[in-house]
Amino acid sequence: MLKLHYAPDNASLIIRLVLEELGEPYETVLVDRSSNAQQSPAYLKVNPMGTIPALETPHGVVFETAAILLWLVDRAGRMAPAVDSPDRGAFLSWMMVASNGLQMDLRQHFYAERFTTGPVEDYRSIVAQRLRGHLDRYETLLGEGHAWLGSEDPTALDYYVATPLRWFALYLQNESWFDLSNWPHLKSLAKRIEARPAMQAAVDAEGLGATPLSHPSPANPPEGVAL
Ligand SMILES: N[C@@H](CCC(=O)N[C@@H](CS)C(=O)NCC(=O)O)C(=O)O
Repeated sequence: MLKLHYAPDNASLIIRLVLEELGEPYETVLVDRSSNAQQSPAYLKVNPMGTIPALETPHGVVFETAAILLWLVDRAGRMAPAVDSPDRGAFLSWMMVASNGLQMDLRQHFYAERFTTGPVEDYRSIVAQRLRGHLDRYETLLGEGHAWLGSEDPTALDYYVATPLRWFALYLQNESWFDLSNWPHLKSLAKRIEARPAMQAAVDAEGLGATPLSHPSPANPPEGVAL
């Protein structure tokens, strides 16, 4: 049985959604953010990076969101172009941009004080420019119409791009520029993904409310805290 180490409304949500979409049986283990449990010696044995998520598998722990997603979809043979598909290179490239760009820049915005010794607001405004660039690039890709992003059958990349839209709306401190309507293809992706049965399971488990991606409200989880 796969075991997902998660905290509500954290990056682990992307993994939960893909597990649900794949119909994979899994258990969850709460990482208690209120006591900084991600830095506890016990958790660091699971994920030495001290970040959430981590996935325990029969073959050991997989951590880092992109690695877990690729591990899951390759094993399932679904939700990604096959290894020998002509689309594979583009899919992998934009998966890595979602990881090293979109997700990393959100992280730098949330935890700006960890990344700069200068004024935090100055740092955040530089990161915000990069975040807008990521949204613009995924918007363009969605407009181009690719099988691996925004098509009828969602891929891991669809979930990787759509889920953070919630965090843009809820957690970008002191940023008034974010309005999903400015990125209409992303907005329609958000609506399509939040209508999936996989999302309903996550909404119930993590207290995400109605319209969790296109018009989110703060999480009200049945266990743990969303920080
Ligand atoms: N590079 C990591 C980043 C994950 C990440 O930023 N997780 C956040 C929660 S959304 C976290 O663990 N925050 C707690 C911390 O950094 O102390 C990944 O891709 O999994």
